[in-house]
Amino acid sequence: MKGIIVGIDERPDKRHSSYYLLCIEGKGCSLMQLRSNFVLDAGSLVDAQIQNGVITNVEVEDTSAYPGYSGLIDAFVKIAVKKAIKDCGNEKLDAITNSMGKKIREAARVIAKKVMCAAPVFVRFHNDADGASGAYSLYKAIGSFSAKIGFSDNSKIKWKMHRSVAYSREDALEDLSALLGAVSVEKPLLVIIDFGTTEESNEGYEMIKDAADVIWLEHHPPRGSLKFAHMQHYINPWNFGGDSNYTAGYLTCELSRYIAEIDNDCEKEASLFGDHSIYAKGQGCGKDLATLLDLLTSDKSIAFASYESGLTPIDIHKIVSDKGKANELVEYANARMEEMIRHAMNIVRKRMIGESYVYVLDFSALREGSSNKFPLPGRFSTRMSDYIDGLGESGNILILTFSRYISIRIGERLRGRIDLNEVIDKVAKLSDRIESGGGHMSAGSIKIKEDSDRNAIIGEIIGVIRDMI
Ligand SMILES: [Mn+2]
Repeated sequence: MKGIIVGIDERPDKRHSSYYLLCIEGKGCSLMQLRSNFVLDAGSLVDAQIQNGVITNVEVEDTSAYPGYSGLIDAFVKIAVKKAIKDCGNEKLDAITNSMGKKIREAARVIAKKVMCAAPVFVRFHNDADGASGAYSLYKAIGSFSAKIGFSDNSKIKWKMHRSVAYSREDALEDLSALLGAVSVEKPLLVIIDFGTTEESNEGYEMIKDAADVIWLEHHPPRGSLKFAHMQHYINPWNFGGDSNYTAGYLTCELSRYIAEIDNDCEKEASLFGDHSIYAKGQGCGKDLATLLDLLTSDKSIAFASYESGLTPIDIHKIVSDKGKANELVEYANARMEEMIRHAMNIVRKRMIGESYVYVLDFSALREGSSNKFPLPGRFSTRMSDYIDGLGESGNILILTFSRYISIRIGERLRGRIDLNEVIDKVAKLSDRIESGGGHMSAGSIKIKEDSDRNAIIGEIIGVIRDMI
C-alpha cells in the first residue's frame, strides 16, 4: 500500500505508537490507523505491507514528501467538499448564507483536510442549544466524511462544551497541552462555535494562533478591538449583512452541509429556537431538540448515570437515537420549566417605568434546595421572558440575578428600541463594579465584581433603560 504518513500518536514505547497512513489513488482515498514494526517519520512517502493493522514491512521512498502531497490532498478536498449547497427556502437566511458562502466553503475545506491528515482538532462549543446543535451537526458531517475515506477512528477530534463567553488564556493552555505527543503534517485546528467575540478572548487567541489554525463561527455582535476578527476563518453574519438572528449553530449546520450530505434540519431549527431567533418556527423536531439540548447542556447527570461533566456530540447522539428516552427527557424538561416559571412569578418583584414593566428575580432563591442544575439561569430568563411576553403588557424587561451575574432580557414589544450592549457599556461607565458584560441586542449578561452592591447596579441598569425608552 503506497501512501504518506500524515500523523503519529507517539508513545514512549514506539511499538505502541499509532501511525496514520493516507493513500490517494485516482478518485479514491483512504486513511488508516496502524501500528508499525518500524519507526517512521511524519511526512514520509512509504510503500507498506500491512497485516492485521500492523506495518510489517516498509520501503520509505521519500522522507519529506508531504509538501508535494499536500496539493494532491487539496485537489481531493476540492472535489469532496461541495462547491455549493442548496438553499433552505427561507430567503433571508439563504441570502446571508450565500454572502458568506465562499468563507464557509473555505472553512469546510480546512476541516476536511485536517480530518484527512489525522491532525488534532478541538471543537469548543457554547453550552446551550445553539452551540450544541452546531457541534452535533458538525459531528455528523465529520463522521460521514471520515466514513467516505474508510476512517472510523474519531479520537483525533476532541469535543469540548464551553461554559464561558470567552476563549481564555487557560483554555489556550489546556488546548496546547492536549497537543503533546500528537504529530501531524498539518497544523492542529481549533474550531470555536457560538462564543468568544469579546476582547477577553484576545489573550487566548494570541497564545494559540501560532500552534493551531482557528475557525471561529460566531453571531455575537463584534465589540471592542478583537485581534481575531480579521483572520481568514472568522465568520460572523454581522459582517455579511446579517445579525444575531442568524445563529452560530445554524452557520455551523450550513458549513456541515458543505462537508457531507447530512440531514440537519432539526439541528438548524433547534439552534434558531434555542437562541430566540426571529427565523425560528418554534415547532416540530427542532423545538424538542432545543429543549433536549438545553437540558443536557445544563446537567448531563439527568440523562447519564455516570458522572462526567463534559457533554459531547457522542452523548447527544446516544440520546437522540433513543426516541423513547429523548421524549421522556423533553417531557421532564418542559414540566420542570413550567413549574419553575410558576414559582418565579410568585416571587418576582415588579415595577413600572413609563408604560413598561421591569421584573427583577433572584434566581438563587428560586433554585434553593435543588441540586438539579437545569435550567441554567441564562436560558431560564429567556423562557421566563417569553412567558411574560404572553401576558400582553405594553412592554417588559426581565432582570435576573444569580451569584455575581445579572442576566437581562428585553421583552418582545421593546425589542429594537433598546440595544443591551449599549446599556451595558453605559452602566459600566457609571460604575466601576462591572467586571465584564455583553451579549445580543435583547439578551445579555453582566458579571459584577466581588462584594459589589447588586441592588445599586440593578438601579443603574433600570435608570439607563428608562432614558432609552
Ligand atoms: Mn448563540
